[in-house]
Amino acid sequence: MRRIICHIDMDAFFAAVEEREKPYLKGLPVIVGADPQGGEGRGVVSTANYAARAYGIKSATPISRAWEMSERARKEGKPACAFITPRHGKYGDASREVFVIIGQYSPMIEQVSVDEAYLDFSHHRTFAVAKRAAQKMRTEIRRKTKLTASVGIGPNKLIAKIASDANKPNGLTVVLPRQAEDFLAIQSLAAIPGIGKKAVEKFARRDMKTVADAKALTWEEVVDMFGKWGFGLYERLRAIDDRPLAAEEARKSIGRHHTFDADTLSMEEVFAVLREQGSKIIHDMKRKGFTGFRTVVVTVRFADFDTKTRSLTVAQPLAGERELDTKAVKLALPFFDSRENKERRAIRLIGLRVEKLV
Ligand code: TTP
Ligand code: MG
Repeated sequence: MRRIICHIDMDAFFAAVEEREKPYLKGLPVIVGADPQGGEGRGVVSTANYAARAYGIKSATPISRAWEMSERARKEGKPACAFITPRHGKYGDASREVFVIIGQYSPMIEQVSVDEAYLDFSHHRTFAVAKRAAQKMRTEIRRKTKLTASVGIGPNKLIAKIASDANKPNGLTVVLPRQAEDFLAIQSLAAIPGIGKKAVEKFARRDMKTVADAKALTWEEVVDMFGKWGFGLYERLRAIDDRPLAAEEARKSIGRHHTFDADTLSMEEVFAVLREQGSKIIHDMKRKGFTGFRTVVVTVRFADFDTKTRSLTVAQPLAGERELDTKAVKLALPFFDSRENKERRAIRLIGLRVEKLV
């Protein structure tokens, strides 16, 4: 059966939730993020609504800079931004409202984050029918949650994702299989998921900005530039993407792993990495709309590539960095002595993961 993939991404999600719950925000530029403290604040913007984006403010803009831009707009006679402290619990609630609706539109869904998912729409058989279903889904979301979503439909995840971004906010974009390669060719390379700042710079050094530019590279050149990752990239540039939707299990866990520059048996070094991983995991967890976890898993790969995991599950969900760190250290300790490492092998890789998210 021909694949039809749908990607949905809520518009200015945190800000939109605040707008629906705080009527006084109507029509104003809204920023959700760290406290600006009159321009002295540290931290960044989580998201900005589209009115605030018109001032040049977006996710990850330093909050002090956002304050400056808002002040400048105010002096020009435009409305100043409303700065709102994030309320992650509310965004989690709103996300669940949205996903209850989405769940009725596809037998297979991969939730990517609090406001984003892939839906398998292949059962609709034609793109025209899939488009009607997507329109209906968007209308139902808007009516029931007062939030808007942008949707993209395409022959694979890559095209669907870029399509959903193509007409934001509140857009619906369909890219047919025969249009996919041309649609992709005109995109900037940064539009391809996985191509970050460094990769963009690498391409720029060869005067390449768009996907079309990069298609001039041979397979060998792409692999030369990016190593193993280049295999997939060469195909992506040609709109080929066979990645399946990730299974239910995968999205129910959040983790990190780290390979040491040199194999190590230093507890100090390993625990420092675990602490950093824990902090990132808690951050991701909140971003994805979860409030806690019940299972912690530590993975260790020794110098000889032998890989072991230890895990623990608690009855009451844990939520904080400190709690995660305590459990992680407890799980990791036996890898340093005879309990799990009789030969005193050095550690090559350490991984930390939380599961049973709530
Ligand atoms: P996004 O979907 O990337 O952004 P968005 O929904 O605010 O805006 P749009 O999709 O219309 O471009 O992220 C979803 C939410 O995740 C966002 O509302 C806030 C949060 N988030 C952060 O906290 N920090 C970030 O750097 C990003 C990108 C998002
Ligand atoms: Mg979004």
